[in-house]
Amino acid sequence: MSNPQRPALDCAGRFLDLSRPLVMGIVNTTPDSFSDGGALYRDGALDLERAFAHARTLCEEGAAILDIGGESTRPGANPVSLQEEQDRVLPLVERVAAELDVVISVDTSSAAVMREAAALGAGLINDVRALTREGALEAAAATGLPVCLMHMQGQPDTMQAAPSYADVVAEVRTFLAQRAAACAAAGIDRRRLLLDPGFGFGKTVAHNFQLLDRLPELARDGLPLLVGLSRKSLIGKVLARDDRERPAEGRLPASLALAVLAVERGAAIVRAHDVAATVDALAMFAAMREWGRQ
Ligand code: 7PJ
Repeated sequence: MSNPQRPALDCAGRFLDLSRPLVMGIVNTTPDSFSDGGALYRDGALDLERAFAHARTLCEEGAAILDIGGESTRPGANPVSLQEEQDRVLPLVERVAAELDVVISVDTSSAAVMREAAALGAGLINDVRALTREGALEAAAATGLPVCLMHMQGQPDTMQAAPSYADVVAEVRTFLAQRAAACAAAGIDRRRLLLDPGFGFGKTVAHNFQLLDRLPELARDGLPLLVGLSRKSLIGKVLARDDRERPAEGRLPASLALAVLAVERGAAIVRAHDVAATVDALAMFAAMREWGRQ
């Protein structure tokens, strides 16, 4: 939760002030994302210059964090090899660390990528599998970096087939608490953890909106919350016409609405594709907090 009492989070010597909501800009180096797929590719290969230019633009637009990922986790995505993920992510992490003043988050579940990205200057580990892969807990602990633990039901290729919960909020909360405890046991200081309910990861539209509405229940555990709602398919479904989902290009206004609803309910960090617009939207929330209660 954005909280004036919360100390700044040390991300490899670059600090995040969580007293007001922050934007994490998405730098997606996969060729097949549903929402921005292949934009950074030229002739079938990742173009490092193009990727870096995109990263720099997101910084200029006000991203406090850049989330660099090389594995597509959209529903039905193909698995990526370790080599491919390393080739996509590591050169960009190195370049951004050298040239931009921003916290670098690495969106990975792989222990090797965590270690190597940290050595090149990454400041945060964002794992949609909450450090459940072989060696990930130990690798994350060894980096000393903050970690975002996300909830997912099932695996990306099948998670949207039939998501099912008795109480989605209770189950997500319990899972995240268990993973936080596993992190503590592995030597990761609780003050370095962020939690994320994982919107769209094994959830129906109803599950997603229950989690959003009841976000304060997840914030109650005291750890800052990160949310990713930008351009997600739940927007496409809510805004569908004649059984056709709203395409990704038409999801910005709804993404902003969801970002504001999330920070109003306690989210500390919003993961977004459209950084400039999201920064403006959250500035209105910050202004209300600053001036509204005099
Ligand atoms: C999320 C993520 C999210 C965190 C993706 C997409 C799918 N990491 N990585 N939270 N989503 N922490 O951007 O639509 O919601 S990839």
